[in-house]
Amino acid sequence: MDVSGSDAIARAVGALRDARAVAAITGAGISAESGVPTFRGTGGLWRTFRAEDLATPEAFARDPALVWDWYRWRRSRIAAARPNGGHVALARLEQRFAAFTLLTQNVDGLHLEAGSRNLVELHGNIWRARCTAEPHRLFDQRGEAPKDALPRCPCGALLRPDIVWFGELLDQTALDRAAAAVRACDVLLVVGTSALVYPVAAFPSLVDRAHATIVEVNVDATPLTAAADIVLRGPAGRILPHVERLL
Ligand code: BV8
Repeated sequence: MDVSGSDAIARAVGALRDARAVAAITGAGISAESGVPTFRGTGGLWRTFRAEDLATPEAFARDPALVWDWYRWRRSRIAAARPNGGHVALARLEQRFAAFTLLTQNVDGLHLEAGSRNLVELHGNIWRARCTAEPHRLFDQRGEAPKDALPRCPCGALLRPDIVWFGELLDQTALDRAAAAVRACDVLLVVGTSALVYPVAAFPSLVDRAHATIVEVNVDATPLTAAADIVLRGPAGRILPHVERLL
């Protein structure tokens, strides 16, 4: 069902025009055109690193300096990135609907920078750190030059990135908000995700298939493609602004 031509665009625009409530799920692909490496694509982060070596609590316990080095390297890549047309189009779409909720797996903060406000950062934010002893103590580290290899809370405990690692539970409030938005939506946009990481990969199954439309925007096929009603094959930074302009 790869219909990435004008017919698919027209059908996606039609579904959005009829929608009252829209939900959007984004993954690393929407930041690719901003120069932020994806996880699993060519040149992706996991190509040079192994997830289990870095994005897990065990990795942090084993070698916190290595994990902090990796996140600082990613922050340096993200600091140089600006929101692209895809981020901006989603921020504009938020203003057009009575209910629009953006659910992102990304930790780069580019949706916030593009102006999205009804946003759920399901996997956390790379610019925030939290105390390993008192998890409610958060620290905005944007613009902060790393003082030493291992940042510490005033209480003396290590700080860690405020990011959900593999094997860690997502915040329940965020999950509940995300599930409610997907269940209530008339259109679910799924943009730039390989649809491999749970529980987010299971969200599209919550859609009320009796009346809601799933639109996938991706340069490649994913495990979700077969279930999508409309597939827009191509870069989100080009497709989303085009769709938004046609509304
Ligand atoms: C949990 C934070 C309870 C770190 C991340 C076996 C079966 C099923 C599940 C599991 C299992 N074993 C373990 C699990 C659970 C595990 C999981 O799902 N593993 C997968 C790999 C099988 N999930 C968890 O551990 C979650 N917690 O479930 O707790 C539990 C615990 C243990 C066991 C059972 C249950 C926590 C998940 C969160 C992990 N943290 N990141 C960090 O960022 O540093 S996940 C990481 O992957 C990122 O957050 C990323 O966002 C996420 C998903 O990847 P994508 O965003 O989709 O990125 P990817 O590169 O993969 O794909 C990019 C896509 O964009 C591609 O499709 C590409 O074609 C496309 N694209 C590229 N360019 C463009 C584009 N599209 C459009 N335009 C473009 N220009």
